[in-house]
Parts: sequence; structure tokens; C-alpha cells
Amino acid sequence: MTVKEYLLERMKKGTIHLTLLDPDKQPVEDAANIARKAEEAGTDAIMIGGSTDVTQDNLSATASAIKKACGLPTIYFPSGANAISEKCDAIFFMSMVNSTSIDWVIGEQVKGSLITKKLGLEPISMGYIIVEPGMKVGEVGKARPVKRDNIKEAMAYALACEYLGMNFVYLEAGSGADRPVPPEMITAVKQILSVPLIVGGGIRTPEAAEAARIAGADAVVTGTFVERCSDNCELMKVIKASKG
Ligand code: 1GP
Repeated sequence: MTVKEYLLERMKKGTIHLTLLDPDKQPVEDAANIARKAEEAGTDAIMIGGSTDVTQDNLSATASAIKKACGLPTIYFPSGANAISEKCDAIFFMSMVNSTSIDWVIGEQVKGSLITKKLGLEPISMGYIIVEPGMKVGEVGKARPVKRDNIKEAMAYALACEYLGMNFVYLEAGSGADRPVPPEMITAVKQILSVPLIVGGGIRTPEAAEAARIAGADAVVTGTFVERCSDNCELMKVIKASKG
């Protein structure tokens, strides 16, 4: 089974939870421990990536350590073509569709496509839409973030991604955002889409995770919270609330 098939299969049963680990944020052993704990708490897959300072070395070392520590699929969540590792099972082959720079819409993807093929990484195509506040990824990606009250624009971007053949759509408020994507935006986008909707950025409480799930997210992503959480009980609550 491919990683894409695995994700779709899990989504048939309800919302899934994805754990995002940034290779630059902790030593590899810690990343492996966090992945193991998240697996025990019920997360469905591990995404590896960050907006800055991801290198071939820290990416490969983190992915290898995570692979040894847990049995879940690992998906590279790239910040560009500068680092791509065969130690991951798959790569979100994504376009930041509301970037003002062609580099993030298609340039980095052109640089990375042949490498992805050569490494035998499974590409999973994804439309990536930055929503306010957008945080570091919005800044680095030169995004023109969708305003929180501009639901129609979010719907239009998402549908354009689907019509362009992307397999998943990701609404991203940015890592560490003080406000996650508004639930009413998630609901409106979900209603117009036929492909799965991933939501992340600023989700760090069971209430926020539940709100995203109930609003219609097919996958809830948490990064900062999982990386910083030392209380297994709290970790379980957020993952459980994401999955219902
Ligand atoms: C960032 O959506 C993810 O790409 C996760 O955000 O770190 O705020 O959970 P957080």
C-alpha cells in the first residue's frame, strides 16, 4: 500500500492526526522519542519538515531515527529542493498556491522532481494555502495570506487546487500561530472540495483540535504542541480530540 492509499484508507474512518516534527528543533533522539510517544497516543503518520534550517543531514538523521523508533509512515514536508531524503517514505509534493513568488509555486518543485524520482520517494501532490497570520512559512514563502474573513477566497484557492489535480489541500495558519484556521473557513472549504482537507497551524488544545475536526478537517496537524508536550496525558487528549 502506498502512503497516499494508507492516508485515504484511514480518512475513510474519520479525521486523522498527523504529527509534524521539525529536524532543526530538537536532537534526533528527542525527535524519535516524540514520534514514539505520538504513535502510542494514536497519531496516524509523522510529517518531517520546517520552514528554515532543514538540511540534508538533519533531515536524513531525523527521518532514520524516527523510522527506527516507530512504525508509522514518514512524510517529508519540504521547505524547498535543497534537502530531500530517501529516508522518508513519501514527500508532500506541494505548491504554495498563494505565494507571490514563482519559486514557491513551481520553481522549487522543478528543482526537486527528478531528485524525488531518483530517490524513489512517493510524491503526494498537495495544494498549500497560507491563511493569516501565516507566520514564518508565510514570510519565507512570500505568501499573500488569505484573510481570516475571506472565506470565498479560501474556497476558490482550494477548488483551483483540486481542478489542477492535486490530491490533498492544506489550509495552513502557520506554525505557532496564535489563532488556528477559523472553523467556518474549514467548513466552507470542505463543502466545496472532493479531495481531503488537511488543517494545521496553532492547534495546541483539545478544544482547537476538536473544532477543526468537527468543522470538517480530514487531517489535523500539530507540530509545536507535540514537540513541546512533556505530559503524555495532554498529548493523548489533543490527538484523541483530533480523531474524535
Ligand atoms: C505547521 O501546520 C503546522 O506547518 C503545524 O503548526 O506548529 O502550530 O502546530 P503548529
